[in-house]
Amino acid sequence: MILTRGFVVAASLGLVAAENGLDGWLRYAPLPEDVVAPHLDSLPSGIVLLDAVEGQPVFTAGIELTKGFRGIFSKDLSKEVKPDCNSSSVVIIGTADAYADACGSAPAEAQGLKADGFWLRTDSGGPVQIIGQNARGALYGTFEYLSMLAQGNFSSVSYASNPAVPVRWANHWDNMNNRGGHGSIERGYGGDSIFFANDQVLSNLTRVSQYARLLSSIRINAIVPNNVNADANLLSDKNLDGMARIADAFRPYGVQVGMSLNFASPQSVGGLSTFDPLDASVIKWWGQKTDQVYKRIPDFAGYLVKANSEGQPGPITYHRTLADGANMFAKAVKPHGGIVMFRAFVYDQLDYNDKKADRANAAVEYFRPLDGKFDDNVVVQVKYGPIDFQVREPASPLFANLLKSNAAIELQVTQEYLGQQCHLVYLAPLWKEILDFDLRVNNEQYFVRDILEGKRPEKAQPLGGFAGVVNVGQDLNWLGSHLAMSNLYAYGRLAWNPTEGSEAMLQDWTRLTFGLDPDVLDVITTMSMESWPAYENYTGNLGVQTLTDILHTHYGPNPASQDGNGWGQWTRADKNGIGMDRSVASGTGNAGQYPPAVAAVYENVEKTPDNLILWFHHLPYTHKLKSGSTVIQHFYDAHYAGAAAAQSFPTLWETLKGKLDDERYEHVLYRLRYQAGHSLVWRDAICTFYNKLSGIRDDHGRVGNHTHRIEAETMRLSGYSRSNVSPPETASGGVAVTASGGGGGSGSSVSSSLDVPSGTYDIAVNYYDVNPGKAKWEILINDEKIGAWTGDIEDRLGKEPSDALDGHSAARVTFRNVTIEKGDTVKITGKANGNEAAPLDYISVLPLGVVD
Ligand code: GCV
Repeated sequence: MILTRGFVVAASLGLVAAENGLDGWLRYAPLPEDVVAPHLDSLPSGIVLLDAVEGQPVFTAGIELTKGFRGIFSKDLSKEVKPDCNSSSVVIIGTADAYADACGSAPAEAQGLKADGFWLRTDSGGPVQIIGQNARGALYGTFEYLSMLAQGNFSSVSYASNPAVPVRWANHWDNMNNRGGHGSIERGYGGDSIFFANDQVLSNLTRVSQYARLLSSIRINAIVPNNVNADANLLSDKNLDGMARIADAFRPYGVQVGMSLNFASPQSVGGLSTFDPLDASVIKWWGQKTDQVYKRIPDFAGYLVKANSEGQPGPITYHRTLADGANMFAKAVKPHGGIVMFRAFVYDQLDYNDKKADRANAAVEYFRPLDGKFDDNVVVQVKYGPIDFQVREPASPLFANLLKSNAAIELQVTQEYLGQQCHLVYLAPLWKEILDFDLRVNNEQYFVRDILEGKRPEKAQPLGGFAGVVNVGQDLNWLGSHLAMSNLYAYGRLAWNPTEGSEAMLQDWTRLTFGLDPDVLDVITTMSMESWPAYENYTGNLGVQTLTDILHTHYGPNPASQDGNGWGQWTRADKNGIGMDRSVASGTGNAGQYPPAVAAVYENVEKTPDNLILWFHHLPYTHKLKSGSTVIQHFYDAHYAGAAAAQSFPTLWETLKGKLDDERYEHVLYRLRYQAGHSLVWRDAICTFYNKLSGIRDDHGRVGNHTHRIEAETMRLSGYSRSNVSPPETASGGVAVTASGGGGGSGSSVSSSLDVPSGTYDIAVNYYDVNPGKAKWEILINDEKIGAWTGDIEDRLGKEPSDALDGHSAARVTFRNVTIEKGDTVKITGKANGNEAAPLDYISVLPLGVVD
């Protein structure tokens, strides 16, 4: 894409009305007058659609262009029925074939396009030409043209754009089962399913059509609506009819529909006694089922299969190989032109006491022996790293071990381990590190993206590409967070062209989403580009994984949860050291799964980069890194640096007040403030945990030394009593207090006199917001109320809530610019509600500009 060129920075930037995010980056918001004025006369006034059939992408392109011109320029395009192929006042949209029919021949570049590719020409002297290799390509080209215009880019361009890969899918983990009548989403943080409720497909699919627009504009060409932990009931006649309605909603936008399968369906819903993939009755059953699917959905994309993983059934149950399983489906869809996305996320529970056991080895162990045994319409879908969407992982070694099979990379727009859309984490830089990693296959340059594109010496794979796990829900802004939408946008852009730059994609998204104000662009760029490093810093560094609670919600800190269980996300931390020894020489051998040149780097502690050193090596805390710091001091410093970066985000955002609509401004501000507070919870929990474990002090004297804090448990308690927090490091001082219901008529309270010099302070209160319950707190200085808050995070953030005092529920609220005289009394009253006993951890009385 060439969208970063030719922007006009407006002198006067019109403000937009309140917005809810429903249109995402397809707002077609009016451009400021001074940006448009010089170009108004040269804009096309008509539109020519070639071979447009209602419900098909070229027809949709006409609708979008009309809507776009109306929104951006308040201009109505006339519909020209008779194409004038030379008129400079029209936009001609169609396929290369239709163009050739109507205008003689298509431009040479438009004749050699790949499937879904397009040619866009906007230079003067003729019509705007948007020519797709197919109808979908014509729609993509239209969105590209609109994207330029919506960003105030009127430059003359003429270029062809082709996809790097044919497979560009979105995977949804939506359940059909009820959650109070709604479809839940596994790892969903933006509301309930837009596809399912009450064990069936929703009758109103308006949101699905709106979502289809967004996907199409980023060139996602297929979607799987249901969870990979699949419900076999989706295969009932009624639900297949429902799937056909979903396909109808996506079709106008060129997005095909696929389906996740439950491997045991022939037995669980088909009445057979087996689901053995080599059994004739099973093969027949799937064949018939597949025919029923295609009868309803002729352009059905194919199946997605999670087998023999995390309790899901699969071919191994019958001592068949994973390839046997994949190929059974491949043969069923082959006559219809469908494909099978077969997930490589297959692993078993492991014995923690076995020092050679390693979950990171599993995918290669299962799949390397099967390379070359998959049918040609099977694509092996590989998570980007060997474990599970951690904040940093090396590229999965499986990419280098699937040289005779089609491969796709699985990325997660869903921020499961990355702050669940409550923390700003712009993921494109993470994804690009993996895509740009050189696996040195055959000791030659082989980036992961080259492997996905089939640029191999052995065999150019015909299929390959990207699968992105997306958790859009019924929230009007789709992901629960306006800023998280940059991840969805960047995912599509990278799937089309993995060499795109993270910042360029982000800036296109920002202009499209928030307008052209350069301050808005700067702030969002700065925060977003700092966000992944910041999150990595305040969660898990040096390749040790995210350090979140892996046994429950994958959200707050709980470093001990990684170890001592069968899940294999181990850090092997003890009082002397930390990290997995994955070397061949003394460890699990995982380094040896990479091609020799890469293996030689990961095998050797001196050569392994610092950011992955604990992924591959078990090291003493005192080990000196290449940075010059020790492992433990790096942990402390990184956590302080990461949390400091997160503190800067709301401050930066506040400079934008008035520069965008209040609705989105306030929504984002709430989340950034929450993130700033939660980053401190993370920082303190991780530093405290490893400080205790290692017994090694922080060289800078910060860890465990919080001079501005007053622990709630040391205050005068009235109706409050000490409560344990688990894990204890998620409370300052290891404990909190909860309201026990006593405390007399005024409710429960904690109070203390303030031994600080008179002056102006920010007062931060750390508390726990558990579910269910809406406790109420008030803060008073000398009995005068200075603020109040409610425990309503469960209504305001979409993260998985917690019913306990822990790292998920820990939160912080800050009251700014409070005047305090030495000796004043601070008091917090708490009114319990439901499960929420108005818990408090500590207060910080902070001189302005200090964060403790
Ligand atoms: C859909 C992890 C996630 C699960 C997910 C699984 C998978 O274990 O926590 O929610 O299941 O990966 O990718 O299959």
